[in-house]
Amino acid sequence: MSVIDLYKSAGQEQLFQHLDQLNETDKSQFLSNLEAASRRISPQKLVDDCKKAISQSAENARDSSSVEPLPATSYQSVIDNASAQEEYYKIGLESVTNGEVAVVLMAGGQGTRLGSSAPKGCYDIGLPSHKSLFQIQAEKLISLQRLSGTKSPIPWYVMTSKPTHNTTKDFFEKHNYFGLESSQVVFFNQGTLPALDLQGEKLLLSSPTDLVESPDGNGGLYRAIKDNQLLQDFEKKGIKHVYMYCVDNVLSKLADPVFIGFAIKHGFELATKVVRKRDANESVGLIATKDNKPCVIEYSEISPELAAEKDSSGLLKLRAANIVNHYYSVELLKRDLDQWCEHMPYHIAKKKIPCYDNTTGESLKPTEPNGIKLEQFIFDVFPGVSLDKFGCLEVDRAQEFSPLKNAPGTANDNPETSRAAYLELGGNRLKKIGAQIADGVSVEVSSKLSYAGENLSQYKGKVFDKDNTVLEN
Ligand code: UD2
Repeated sequence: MSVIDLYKSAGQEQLFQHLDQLNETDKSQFLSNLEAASRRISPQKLVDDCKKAISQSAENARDSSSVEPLPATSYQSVIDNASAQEEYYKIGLESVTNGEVAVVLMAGGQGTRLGSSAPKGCYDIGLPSHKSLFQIQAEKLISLQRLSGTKSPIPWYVMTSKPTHNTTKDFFEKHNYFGLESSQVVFFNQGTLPALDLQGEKLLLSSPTDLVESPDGNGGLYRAIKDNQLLQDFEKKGIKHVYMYCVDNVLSKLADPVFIGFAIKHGFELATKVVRKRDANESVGLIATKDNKPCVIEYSEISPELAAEKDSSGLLKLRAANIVNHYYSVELLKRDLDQWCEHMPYHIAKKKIPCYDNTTGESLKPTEPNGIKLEQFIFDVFPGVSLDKFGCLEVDRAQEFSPLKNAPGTANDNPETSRAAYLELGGNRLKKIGAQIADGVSVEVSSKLSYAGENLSQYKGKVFDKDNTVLEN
């Protein structure tokens, strides 16, 4: 079947209305682009999956029956639980020392809400050091490598997307990998998906020879692991545990020994970190069970009633907020990755999608949502893991979660709140060892100096009264 017939049989005849106006070069370019897109997913399956996603998202918002919080057996808090924290820390640190832990960073998002054209990891949240998120995260690996005494540098797999790949790689090279060995950083690209009209029926063109293509969501991680043969790399390096996190959380504790140790101690194959939900309207996914299987109810698909429902103690019934910090055993990935890639559902996002109108030859810049982008969500594999192999660790928001989602000056989750959270955490760690910080003075504790508050004793009794002080290693 020719490419044209393949798309026409899927109801996409509109794509070819301008075909006769294309010269031979553009025509063959167009057809090979369509052929390449159909290799990822056939146009018919794309339209069918989009219809399924449209009805599923309406269903999710309606059907909150059988949604319950996780059972106590799958849930633990390390807040005010120093003994558990210490026990897990020891187990996890040993695993890091033995070179069994890899870090996977999801950095393919386009950061549209933030309003920055560069990848989010390059963003300067305004710290006295003006370090980017990528640099802060790299320096956490440096301090953890020092803490653990590991002989093998912690491998850091950075997932990018077409829009972020080159800029991200150039940024690391320009900054000499922030002091890491370049060989320990692996960049790999996630896939893309075409976009459709608001009815989910017609594919959109971005130019006379290209479909609209956008990153396939953070759930695209699994197919990207498969397509880039990362499992083979994990095997080669003796990796047993994968720590996966979100680029926009300035407080993320890369390869966190407490989290890794929690999963190892309980034999969990998949684990996730949560914080207490801030309020009913916070834009976070909620870890729960549905039909007795672990799942995440995404903020964009939860009914207002369920988001606000309270339990008998007067607290929000669903309050385990997803912070996109997940643990996977390599055993689980080896066993289930292929079927995850085949069966993960899609989610729809109605967006303003710049596109090409091949009836008028105009490029459209819509001011209202005019199409549907399809995404896969990383946590949609959770229901496939049995509850006894699934762990959920509640951690302290002030120490572990301050996402950079929105532009400067917005209500929350913006550069100002990220900057304040990072400075506050470092400041509290200094005060804990007996230093004093004068009111209104900002002191930045570099992540290269201290991973989680250690290595600060030399500041005991010191009074910091000079604003914008940076404590470096
Ligand atoms: C994510 C969570 C949500 C909530 C919130 C907390 C998912 C699906 N949703 O929502 O439950 O906990 O974060 O901050 O996880 N990314 C890619 N490729 C893509 C799209 C995203 O790598 O195609 C990355 C992105 O760079 C970021 C992370 O995934 O590191 C989260 O992406 P997001 O900003 O789309 O997620 P958000 O805030 O809608």
